[in-house]
Amino acid sequence: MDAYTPTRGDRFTFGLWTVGNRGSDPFGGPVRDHIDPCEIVRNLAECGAFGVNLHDNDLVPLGKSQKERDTIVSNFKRALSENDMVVPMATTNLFSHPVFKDGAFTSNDPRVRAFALQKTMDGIDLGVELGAKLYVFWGGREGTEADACRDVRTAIERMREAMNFLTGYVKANGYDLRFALEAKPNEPRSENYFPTTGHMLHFISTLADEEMVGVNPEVAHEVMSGLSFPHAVGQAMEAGKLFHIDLNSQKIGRYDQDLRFGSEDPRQAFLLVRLLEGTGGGEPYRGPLHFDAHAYRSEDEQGVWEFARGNMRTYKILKAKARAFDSDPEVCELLRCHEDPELEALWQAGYDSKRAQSLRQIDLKPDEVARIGLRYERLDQLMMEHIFGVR
Ligand code: DIG
Ligand code: MN
Ligand code: MN
Repeated sequence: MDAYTPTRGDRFTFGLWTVGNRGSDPFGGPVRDHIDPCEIVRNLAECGAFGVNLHDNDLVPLGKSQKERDTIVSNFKRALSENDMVVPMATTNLFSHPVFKDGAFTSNDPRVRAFALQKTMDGIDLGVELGAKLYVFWGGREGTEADACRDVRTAIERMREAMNFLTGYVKANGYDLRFALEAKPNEPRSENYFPTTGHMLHFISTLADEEMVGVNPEVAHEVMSGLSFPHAVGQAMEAGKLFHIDLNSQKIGRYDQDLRFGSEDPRQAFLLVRLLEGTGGGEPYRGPLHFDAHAYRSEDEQGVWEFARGNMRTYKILKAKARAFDSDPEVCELLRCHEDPELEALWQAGYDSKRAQSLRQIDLKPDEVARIGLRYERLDQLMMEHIFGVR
């Protein structure tokens, strides 16, 4: 037990599919046995997690009768209660069954789109029954290889129809549930629709119940495209749409690695934790901190729980470092930026002809301003020294 031992108050969660990942990959079968969901709850509680998330079929395999489903759910609820664990988020598996081979909500076959809606309504009922307040949509197979198969505008319209129908379902049932849309650029499809968090943020603005819908950005899914994850998260926060987050680690330009948080990219992980925790002054993120990652294929079950602990410890270590960085007097001095409220007042309230005229008459001396050094080298070196643990 030390300062980085996770506690319920840290709000760390894992999906059943993450620590339950059996280590299969496209070139080899499972290396670990199945772990029963109730066993996962017990082990995660012991590791210090706050909660567990699930796809419908992570808990209730396809084809179970209503009676079998109810027994499974009842046993799972008991395990949650006995271990003081919660289910903050649920989601639907709309990618494993072969019927989804050409997508779910965007499929060219209306029977597939109907089945996806059926399955999602059942999944929402299950999530709500377990206490989830968030429902994630990851469109794993919403995409193409043969792009001539449908107009991308048709795919967008079909996704919008599904979202509008399902927010309608939530409202009609009086569920206290919000949606979080998760972007990914490719894999398993060659091209996924809605490839980045930015695409999702625009799409949400076109929905009938857009206030119920936010995003669930994942580190790996933005980094796969070579994009800045902290910038994607920052834009979601600025739009009030960071409803959930999938934490892991990733090498740029690779397949979706879903590695242990912070293991590939401590600099980006530090900047992300600093943003989420608000140590730099901005409003913090207060939702669940979900690790959508899995252990290396090299690991046995002991390695899985070491993996789980590693995610949480790394987050807490970086949180302490971000606090130290933002309370470092030299950093605070370097971050004190030039402020001129009187000058900014000329445009910040929008256009006004008088203010525009005043603005155009000022001699701003751009050549003098251009010679000012910003001292970002010292700032960034201080940040790295905090990350390295020498400051
Ligand atoms: C993959 O990154 C996706 C699925 O695991 C799940 O639907 C979603 C929820 O975290 N992430
Ligand atoms: Mn992923
Ligand atoms: Mn994810």
